[in-house]
Amino acid sequence: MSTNTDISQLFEQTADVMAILGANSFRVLATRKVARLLHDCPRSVEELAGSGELDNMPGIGKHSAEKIREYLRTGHISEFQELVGQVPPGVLAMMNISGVGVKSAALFWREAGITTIEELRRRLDDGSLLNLPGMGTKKLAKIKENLAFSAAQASRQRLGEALPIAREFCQLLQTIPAVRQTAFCGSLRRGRETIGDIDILVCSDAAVHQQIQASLARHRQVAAMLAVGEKKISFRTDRGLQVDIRVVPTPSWGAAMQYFTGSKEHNVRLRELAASKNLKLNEWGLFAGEKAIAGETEEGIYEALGLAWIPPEMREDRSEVELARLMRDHATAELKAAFPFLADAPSTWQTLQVGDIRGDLHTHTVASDGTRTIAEMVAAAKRLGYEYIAITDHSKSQIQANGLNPQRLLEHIAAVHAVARNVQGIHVLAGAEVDILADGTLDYEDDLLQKLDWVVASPHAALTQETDAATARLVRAAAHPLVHVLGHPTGRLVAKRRGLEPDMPRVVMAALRSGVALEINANDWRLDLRDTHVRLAVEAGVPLCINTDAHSLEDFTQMDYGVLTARRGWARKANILNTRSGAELERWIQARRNTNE
Ligand code: DGT
Ligand code: CA
Ligand code: CA
Ligand code: ZN
Repeated sequence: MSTNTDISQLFEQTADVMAILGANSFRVLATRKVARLLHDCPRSVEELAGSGELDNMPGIGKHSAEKIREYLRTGHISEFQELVGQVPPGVLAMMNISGVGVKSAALFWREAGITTIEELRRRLDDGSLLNLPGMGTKKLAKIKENLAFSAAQASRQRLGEALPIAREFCQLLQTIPAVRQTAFCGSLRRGRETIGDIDILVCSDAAVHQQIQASLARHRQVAAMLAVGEKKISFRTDRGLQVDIRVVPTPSWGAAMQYFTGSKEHNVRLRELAASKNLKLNEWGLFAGEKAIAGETEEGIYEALGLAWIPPEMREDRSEVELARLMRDHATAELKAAFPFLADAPSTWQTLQVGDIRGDLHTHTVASDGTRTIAEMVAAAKRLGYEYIAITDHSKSQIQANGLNPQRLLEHIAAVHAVARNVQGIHVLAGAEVDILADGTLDYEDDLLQKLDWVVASPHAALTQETDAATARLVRAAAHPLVHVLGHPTGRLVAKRRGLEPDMPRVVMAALRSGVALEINANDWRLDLRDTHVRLAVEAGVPLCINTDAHSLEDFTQMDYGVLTARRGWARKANILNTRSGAELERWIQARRNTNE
């Protein structure tokens, strides 16, 4: 997301909070106006603040300009944080239900004492909200219906559930003789952490819908056919996922790939760009009048629009179109100015590949809650072609995970070293995944940590902490000189557990100061750091590790999801510590030891 969008959303949310808290309506309106201005502003706030124009912009008062500058300096606005802190998160969440605006949310909270969605659902059921002013039977029924709908929407599926299914169906459709190629697109191709439905494109110049239907009819995972047309076939899988298949002729293949990959927001940008060149872009091609000037390949579409091709994972309207334009124009100076963290000013985007990963630095064994021995995990890593692996079992507070007490850890370190001595061709690090306790201290004493080759520090308990406490906790752990990487820093679980919500820019800055790396935990339940957090780390120049946190041999394959998430955060090979060779990693560890001595 661009800074404009970030700040705009912050002002918008604050306006809501102010309204809920009963602030003067003039102030609320003024705050909303700033949000809209920033959202629509074609120039970046950084630029406006840099040139001093921010202070003279109509609609942005002195007070707001100061807040924007505070955000640019610190990554947050303290007055807003304080305001937001006064409203329970559940009350803010209510406003995501269509039909519940600021007024109703305030009423539910202040007059009926409701602070969570669950409570709202219960009170909608027992009819007790009818006493509230302005809440009739009809309005409450509408809210109830919308609430049920939004709960259904929340039933998106995890990336790790959808991706194997999509691959399987693409392969199946590929076997139809008249099909030239197949590919999945949509949010799945963009590597989002959750998937609403699977979109598959089939390239064919013949009428193949009946053959598609026939091959689907025999497939065990197809639960129900939803629609069968010549161009579009939809079905539902046994896991409740909807799959949309579209048949596309060769000349439109690239245009369809581009269009159906999205995101919608990215597509809107591209369409605008096309319009500005007097061209028309749709799923059939890029047209000058009636004449198609591109459409067979996706690269061709971007090229004809004056853009470098960019990976699908970046197509989220987070300044990637501007980046693509500057890359294509070889506008080195402009690119460096707009994206200072891209110091090499690339003219093509080198996409991070799974094959770039040279080791896994977070794995478990039977010593704690893993299912395999040290030797088995090491052998699996070697088969994957890895140059190194860190064995990182849980620390003593993780009682339910059979965490190791100091005595057991010492024995475990010896056992890892013994395996390391007996295996050729892979470097084995004796590590630990040490709990970050609620106050940010670690679960082992320093003299014990010093005996480890590799220390992952992760939060596992107290994951409902307030933002301030969570921030202080992670900042403290990041500053610990014996830690190498913060593991799954927020502890969230996708579509299941919110986890810590620290002030992430501050955590990233703490990591930068202390030279600690941040993990992208590749497990598809975690994906933690998430994409937006990865972007913060990339912009700050903090090294990242993509680790699977493998508890079994199969878990090693989750690396794919971590790499997709890394790409979504604009990470390239150089940003990822475990793309380095074993020798380079050793040097990084040694350098860290030297600075801290
Ligand atoms: P999902 O399925 O909710 O996880 O997200 P997507 O991104 O896969 O969205 P979906 O399945 O509704 O549509 C697939 C792609 O089609 C989407 O990423 C962009 C394109 N698309 C859909 N609707 C529109 C639209 O109204 N305008 C534009 N420009 N593109 C659209
Ligand atoms: Ca989709
Ligand atoms: Ca779809
Ligand atoms: Zn772990």
